[in-house]
Amino acid sequence: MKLKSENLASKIRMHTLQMTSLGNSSHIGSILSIVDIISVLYEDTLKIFPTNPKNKLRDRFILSKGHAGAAVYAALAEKKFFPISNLAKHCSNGSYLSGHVSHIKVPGVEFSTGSLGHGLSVSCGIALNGKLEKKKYRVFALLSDGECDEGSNWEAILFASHHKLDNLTVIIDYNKLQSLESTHQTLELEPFVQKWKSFGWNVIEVDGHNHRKIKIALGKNKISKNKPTCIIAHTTKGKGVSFMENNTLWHYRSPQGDEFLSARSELLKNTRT
Ligand SMILES: Cc1ncc(C[n+]2csc(CCOP(=O)(O)OP(=O)(O)O)c2C)c(N)n1
Repeated sequence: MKLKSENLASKIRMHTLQMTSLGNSSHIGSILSIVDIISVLYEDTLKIFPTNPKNKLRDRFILSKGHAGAAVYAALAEKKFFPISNLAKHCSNGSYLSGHVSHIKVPGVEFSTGSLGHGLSVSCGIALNGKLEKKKYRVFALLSDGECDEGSNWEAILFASHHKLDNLTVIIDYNKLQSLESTHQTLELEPFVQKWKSFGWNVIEVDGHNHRKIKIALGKNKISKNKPTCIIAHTTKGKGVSFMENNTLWHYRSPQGDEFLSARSELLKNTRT
């Protein structure tokens, strides 16, 4: 039987395909890469309050790879933070649902991102505040692999372990592709696990499309006392649509016409199985 988070993932994939088509916008490959992670977060992990989004007890989630914000908007709509019908306005003139994720007038979004390399520093600040004020909330930040080229992240990575931020969990969407080339060709990240470990982090590797495994990795049992946690999620850019998978074309290309129809029929077929 399908898990609830897997059903949510099917819905988010379809919403985001339609959103990027209607809005004539980019990043469907980047979005599909994180749909499974987002679905487990919103279905199983995050403490959220859709009717009172700013509830102080909420867990804080920051999507640092803000160009994939459509996945968060779709999850929030499915979780009833705002009407699903709003999604049709994504990326259209005057809409609050901008192409890069924004918290302005969008309930449930913690922080606007899009300029890569900022989400982790902000998450560290929120996590440190949680520690100082002895709050129970957890802080989650989802980063892309290409984003790890930014030096600001490595300062934040040092900061988090220095301050023993065990209320902070970072998830890396390790799809090994950037906008135009692979991470390997652009700026090598390997040995990636060792790098995080050597900075004092608790590191977990996971298949970023296996919901059961993602859920376990995100669980409280996997936290290590006095250390921040980094989940390196191995993913496929464009996951779920065969001709988009591992294809950098779909970083910027918008799904239109026959390509949109083929993608939709693949997603529909996968939803039924
Ligand atoms: C500071 C900054 N520089 C450049 C960009 C333009 N940009 C958007 S996405 C991207 C890289 C995409 O690769 P990755 O970060 O690995 O994310 P993915 O699309 O694979 O999820 C770049 C360079 C940006 N958003 N912010």
